[in-house]
Amino acid sequence: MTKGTDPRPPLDPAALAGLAPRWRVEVVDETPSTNAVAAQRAREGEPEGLVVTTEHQTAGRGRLDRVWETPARSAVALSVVLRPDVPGARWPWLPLLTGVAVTEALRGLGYDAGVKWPNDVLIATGDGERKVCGILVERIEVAAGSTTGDRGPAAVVGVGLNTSMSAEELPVATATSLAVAGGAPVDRTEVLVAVLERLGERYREWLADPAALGTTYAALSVTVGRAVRVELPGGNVLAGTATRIDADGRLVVAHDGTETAVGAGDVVHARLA
Ligand code: BT5
Repeated sequence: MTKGTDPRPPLDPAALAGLAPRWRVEVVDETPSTNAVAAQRAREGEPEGLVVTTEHQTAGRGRLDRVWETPARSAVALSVVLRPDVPGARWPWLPLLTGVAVTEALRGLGYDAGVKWPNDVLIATGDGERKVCGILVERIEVAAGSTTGDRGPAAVVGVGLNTSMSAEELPVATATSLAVAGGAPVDRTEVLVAVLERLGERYREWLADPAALGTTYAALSVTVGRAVRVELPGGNVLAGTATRIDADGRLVVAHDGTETAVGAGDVVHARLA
């Protein structure tokens, strides 16, 4: 390292401003959760296109009250406010759409990334697949009596992406970072811009042509075709082969001579188990 250079520089606001008008990016220095900030703004009537990001997320949220842990400036944490004017039945595609956008952005930057149903992006490493990104989509209903009720419900799309974490900083054995997987320093601003550009493209396409996303998702999936164990929300476990993603974004698992479509759950890929 050259004397005086910061190994983990802050995000570059000028580069983020270049994403306007599609995305209005706000950088907060430190916050417990970018999703919480974006959700509050959505409740207050924020129009689509706000992006909240931070240098340090101190109490990141996963699904089911799990925690998402990232040291300062070692990751990208972003939360996007969307207001998709589509039937609620199509909303389960939002995390899948986001996974596609992140995967495409990472592939564009040279990483061997793939989507794991429903909300992870993995990177193939010499030591197997590791989670580099987690996605948390929350639906924000309009508060009763709100003067902004005409905007309808919002989706807060949260993305946590491990960029510059060292091997020692990885919070769990199943995690990796771009720096660890790629063996080279990572420009967080470049990653953030690439993700938001792909997200903008994929979101626009999905609004106009929902079927196209299914084909793209299948091509990027590292779950379809694999032996899986699915831990279902009620505690039951389904073991079988992931055969496809159905039109509602559910994972179809073949088992015991039948097929079950799963809408929510934690998947363990056989080779990771
Ligand atoms: C997720 O949940 O993967 C969704 C994570 C979403 C985080 C973003 S950051 C921006 C926005 N603001 C928020 O507050 N949240 C979103 P889930 O599938 O439940 O996975 C959580 C599990 O991943 C944890 O229980 C750990 O096992 C593991 N984990 C925690 N931190 C990790 C990390 N940095 N990298 C990889 N795995 C991690």
